[in-house]
Amino acid sequence: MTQWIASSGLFLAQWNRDGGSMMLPPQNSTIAPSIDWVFNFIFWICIVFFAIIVGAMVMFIVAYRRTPQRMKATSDVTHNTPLELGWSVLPGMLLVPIFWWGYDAFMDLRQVPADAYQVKVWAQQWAWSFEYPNGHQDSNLHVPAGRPVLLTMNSSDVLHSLYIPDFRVKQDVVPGRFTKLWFQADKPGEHNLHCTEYCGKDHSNMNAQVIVHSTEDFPTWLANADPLSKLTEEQVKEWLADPDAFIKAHPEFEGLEPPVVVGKKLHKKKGCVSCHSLDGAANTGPTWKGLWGKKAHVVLEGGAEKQVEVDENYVRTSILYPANQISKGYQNAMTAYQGRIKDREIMAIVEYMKTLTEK
Ligand code: HEC
Ligand SMILES: [Cu+2]
Repeated sequence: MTQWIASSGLFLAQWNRDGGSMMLPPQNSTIAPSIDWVFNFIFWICIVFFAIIVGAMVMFIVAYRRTPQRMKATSDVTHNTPLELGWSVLPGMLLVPIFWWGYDAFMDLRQVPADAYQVKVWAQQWAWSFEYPNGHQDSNLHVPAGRPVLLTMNSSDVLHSLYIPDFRVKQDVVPGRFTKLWFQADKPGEHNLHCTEYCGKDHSNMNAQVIVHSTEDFPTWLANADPLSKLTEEQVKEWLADPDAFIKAHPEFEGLEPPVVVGKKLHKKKGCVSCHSLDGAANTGPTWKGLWGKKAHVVLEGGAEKQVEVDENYVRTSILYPANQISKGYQNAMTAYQGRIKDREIMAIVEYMKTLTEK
């Protein structure tokens, strides 16, 4: 709020913040300066013409106001050709550079450099998921500085839009097709990422961080981002059976946490949090509190009621193919996570769910 007041107060003073101008955020991508340039150019044209037009209007109102001495009818001037040509041609000429710079910047936004680093983006109600070439999925977008990054984006439910204000880039994310967006961050730092297409109840919480790493740090971050993915199937079993002993015995999996902790984090990271509460409150989806271990859980399968036990299998199918069995009293509103969650992650979620049921 205070920042907003400050920026509005200094509005006309071309307020500068890390290369940002007026009310615009800092410029932290290679494309940002050219976008801002067009914006500022149009803005100052508006200011100049506002002053000329409103100034002349006020002047005329005062100079030609009605007075007892001036009660005659106005003269019958119909038009003035040079004046009219002037006020058409001059603004017309101003449109040429606006088009030129605008088109130039637009082409830069559309033409992806060939060596761009590729990240897949999944949008869903109401979370982002970023997938890296090695298969790691993250709820924040990590990128190297000084290198073009190409986002190939898809939505698993409704229309979303990815927006990074500091980079001046924005692109719709549409179900049933892939859209692309590229940028190059200038230096290491953190930036906000928002969904900027109203996409339902928790749209305003559909945010993420863009973390720009230096070119040297990025590979290290990526290699260590997901220790769980480095385990073999055998090791996953050991990790599930006795987490503490396994973690102690394998210091090479730096940062590996016990299943319960991983599961709790996945609840947030995978976006389950936006529909499933942990405290018993019903949301878009049923709460996870007390869900685990229910013996006679009522679901609808093909429209018919059926009782199931909430065990590993039920949870697994609920996550991968949510439409198969619908928890009674709820809509078929869950995103299918098939292909977007690993079995070991599901097992971690199960371990976490167990802690939410009182024994
Ligand atoms: C967009 C909202 C939404 C998101 C995100 C979501 N779910 Fe769901 N989930 C639902 C709804 C609605 C239901 C109930 C309908 C059904 O059974 O498919 C449900 C049902 C379930 C059930 C069965 C619960 C029951 O009472 O039978 C499980 C287990 C589950 N979700 C797990 C998950 C996990 C794990 C995630 C994250 C990886 C997740 N959900 C993400 C909406 C969501
Ligand atoms: Cu959205």
